[in-house]
Amino acid sequence: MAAPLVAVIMGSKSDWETMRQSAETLDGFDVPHECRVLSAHRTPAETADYVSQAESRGIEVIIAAAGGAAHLAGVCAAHTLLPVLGVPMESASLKGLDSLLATVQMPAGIPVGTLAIGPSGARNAALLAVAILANNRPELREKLRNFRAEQRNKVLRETLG
Ligand code: RP5
Repeated sequence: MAAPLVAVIMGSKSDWETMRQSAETLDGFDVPHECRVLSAHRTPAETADYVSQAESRGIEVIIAAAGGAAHLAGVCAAHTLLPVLGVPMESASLKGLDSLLATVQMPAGIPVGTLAIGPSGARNAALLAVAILANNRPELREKLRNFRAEQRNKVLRETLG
């Protein structure tokens, strides 16, 4: 199995139902990745260790998903120079607005590229990771171009009622 290029990490196993969509999207582009549960609050030391070692393991992009007081993406970004894409999880109490604000409102200096709340964010984080990797991988860029073309054709084929 090829070494992972993308790390998909999430604060809880309860995030997996959403974040499997990141994994499935990466699978669709044959991008090697690994998925882990790591929490900024519940496993702070292990999270820091994992993210600190990610670049030396060949990982090029980190996708970090969390809900509620969602500090995971920001904590990841603090421990690596790799691009970190944050996915706010939909929460029971505030429907993910809490997660969105916690993830997106990073103070200047440590950026997190924040995607949409929930499944759209999960899929788009993977597509953005593919776009980043495709900058210096022409074959991946071609797959991304084909994906866009298929999506376009699907919309144009739609018929109504
Ligand atoms: C966050 O708290 C996780 O990312 C999850 O979205 C949320 C709830 O976690 P559980 O209580 O379901 O484990 O850390």
